[in-house]
Amino acid sequence: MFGITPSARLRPSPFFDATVAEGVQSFTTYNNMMMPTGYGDPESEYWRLINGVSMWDVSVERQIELTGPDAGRLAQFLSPRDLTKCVEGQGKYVALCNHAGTLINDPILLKLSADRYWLSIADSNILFWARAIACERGLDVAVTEADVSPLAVQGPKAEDVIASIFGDWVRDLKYFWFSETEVAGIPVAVARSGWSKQGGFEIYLMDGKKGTALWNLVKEAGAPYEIGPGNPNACERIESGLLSWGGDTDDATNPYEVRLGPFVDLDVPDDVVGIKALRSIKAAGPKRQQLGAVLESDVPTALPSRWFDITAGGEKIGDLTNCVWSYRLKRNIGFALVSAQLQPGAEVVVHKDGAAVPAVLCKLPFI
Ligand code: THG
Repeated sequence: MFGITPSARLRPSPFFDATVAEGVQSFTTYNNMMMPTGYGDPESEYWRLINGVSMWDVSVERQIELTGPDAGRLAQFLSPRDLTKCVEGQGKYVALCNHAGTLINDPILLKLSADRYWLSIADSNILFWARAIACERGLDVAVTEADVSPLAVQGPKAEDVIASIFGDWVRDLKYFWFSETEVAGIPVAVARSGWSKQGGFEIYLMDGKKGTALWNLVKEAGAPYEIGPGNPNACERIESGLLSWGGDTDDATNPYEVRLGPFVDLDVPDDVVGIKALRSIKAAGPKRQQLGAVLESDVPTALPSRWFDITAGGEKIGDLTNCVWSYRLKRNIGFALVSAQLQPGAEVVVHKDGAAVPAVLCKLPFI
């Protein structure tokens, strides 16, 4: 294989040295950073997440910070989800849309105080977007990328590890809620969140110079639980039905097509970006929907790097946007972005690397 040429554009994570010491084998790029994608044994990394506890460098989930008297107004302009009841210490999953109602990111919004918010973003440039909207609307708010880097601790034993570090209060944290604290002189925010359905926390490191110190502290606290390194796990997230913005979405995807309708409140004010378009899309009925696809054959497949055509009766009816070998279902499974006319149970054909593979559509999540 080939390597990655370093440059100032490809920013290292504060946990980079630690992940190298762990034996990281591969990276992807995300928000102009490198994110670890494996430590050499994907199946063990998967079972560790399902049965134990795993720690992930997800500092690529950058925090776009909104600070100032109009921070709350800007957050609401950007989010077609009603934030009026969002309180300090609470996080919410939000579907950022452009004026056409197209999904442009799906961050977790964290309200630190009345005049300070973070958007913990997926892989698109929300710094430019939020600044443009703030400026065009004449808002009194600063938009910056904060020196904040999440470290995810995921799996059924994550709570015990996090409680052993921070105390039993973390056991009472509600989903997506967080609290700012400190450990061994390292400033952090601890949240119950993470891109898996196995339960877990994210430690938001608030000092980029202390990445190795935090990594080693979590590693030591996790040793009795056999913690090990991992990364956002493709197999688990597909089994669990978690969306990957930019992977499972294209330049025309709206929230209704990818199961994010529940996070859109159509009665937010008209000045929320995209809300008028979203009302029309909802009224007309979305054209596509996201279902699961279970492929025939019990030979594990490699992750595709592009979408595969899906046909029914010889006609294209959508795309397979990801595909992975499920260790629990012992089948190749993936997300199908297909015509809204299809029903779960429909038999289709996936055109994969020149082969026509029969598949059956189903509701998500798989597990
Ligand atoms: N953690 C943090 N930032 C992030 C992610 C994260 N930024 C990028 C990306 N991940 C954002 N995308 C998601 C997608 C799904 C979820 C979280 C972040 C998620 N969804 C649940 C679900 O769909 O079942 C719950 C949604 C809900 O009920 O509100 O957890 O992982 N810091």
